[in-house]
Amino acid sequence: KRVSVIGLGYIGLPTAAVIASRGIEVIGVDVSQKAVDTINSGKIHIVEPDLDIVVHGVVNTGKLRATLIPEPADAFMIAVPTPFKETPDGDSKEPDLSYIQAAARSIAPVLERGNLVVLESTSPVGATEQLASWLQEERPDLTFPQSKGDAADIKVAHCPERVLPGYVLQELVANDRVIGGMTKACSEKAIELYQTFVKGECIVTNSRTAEMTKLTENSFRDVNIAFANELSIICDKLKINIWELIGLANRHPRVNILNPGPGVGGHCIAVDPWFIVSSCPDDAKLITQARHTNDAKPHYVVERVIKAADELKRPVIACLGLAFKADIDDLRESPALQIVEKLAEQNIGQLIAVEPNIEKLPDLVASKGVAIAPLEQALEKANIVLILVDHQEFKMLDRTHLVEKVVIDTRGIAT
Ligand code: SAJ
Repeated sequence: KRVSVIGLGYIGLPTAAVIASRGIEVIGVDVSQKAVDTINSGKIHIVEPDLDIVVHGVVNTGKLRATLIPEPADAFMIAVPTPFKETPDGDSKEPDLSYIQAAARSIAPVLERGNLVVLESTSPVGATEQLASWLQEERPDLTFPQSKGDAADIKVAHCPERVLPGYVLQELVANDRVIGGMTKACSEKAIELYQTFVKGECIVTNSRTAEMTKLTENSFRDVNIAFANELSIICDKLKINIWELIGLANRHPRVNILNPGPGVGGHCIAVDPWFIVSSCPDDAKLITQARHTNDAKPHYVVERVIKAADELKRPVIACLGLAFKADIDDLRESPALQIVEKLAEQNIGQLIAVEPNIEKLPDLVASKGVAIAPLEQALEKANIVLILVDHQEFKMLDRTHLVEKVVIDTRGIAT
């Protein structure tokens, strides 16, 4: 048996490596020559704990090999990005399926009767059927589930990834999986594949429900965080400590409010709800509002800092954290980075960023005069301490360093 994983990014590479570690031959395919070369030399081009060790091992034993051009296999797993793009009116966002389409075009020539194609990328409802249509267009000589049902030559399913960055290797194996085959036979074939490496339960549904399940999980989190973010602004006005409040409310057996923060970042929670909105814009009112509430939070934090800075004379502002969440180095779509960038444009004082997980400041903020320094050094100079990420190092911070400073704590770790 041979498995091909298309897209060797944050999801595809760990998936390929874990399957290969079960002794199955895996061919990874990526459009980036650099990614392919890095993997073939036994190294990795992304940051994820312990992934380097696993990849090194499976490349050494020959179980994982990366290529630019797909080769024949029994199963193809597509793990390419599904970003969004602005709608023409600029009011909303819609999914961009061009990477899935490109993946379909690239594997179509090597597809053979009896193959399984699984879409892992988070996708809007209907994307799996769309993928099958693209494949059918390219390969009129083969039959697909939309026309032949269970008897189709090629089986197609959606099995959305649901791993948490930072815990990918554990969650890939331990999490339950939703298996959404386009037909019963598609689901059965997909389960066979997932059972080679998943210890969690594999639960069968259809492809549309599987697509919606993934979007629902991330929207649930987004809406809950929006509730917390809205509460935090209300509590600032009413002079109530939001962290104490949530702690108290969560003592109720049926209340579980998430944490407010400087905004919602990353490539999932801030993106996926838009896929529901774009399918049903008139009905997804709460989901749309949650997106707007969370997107507005960084601006609220910027306003608070400007106000505090106005009361001091060109203060030194230590900005603790740039990553999109705790204990990772990922700055993409990070509200913390967005806040520091906006503050730098305001020219209200000297900004020092502290980000223990990176070595070099991104140009975006470095070019605007922001400095980077280790925690102690930044705190020594700072008049205002702005806590943006709850990194472990910041949580262990000696509180005496904060005495006589203005502390703006968006993560509730100093209170
Ligand atoms: N955040 C808060 N308050 C919270 C929790 C998170 O402000 O209480 C913020 C974080 O700081 C971050 C953003 O939300 O900026 C997203 O972080 P996250 O930890 O909630 O999620 P991701 O984006 O790292 O991963 C999510 C996960 N989904 C769920 O937990 C439902 C993961 O399981 C998914 O696989 C992943 O999205 C994905 O790929 O879709």
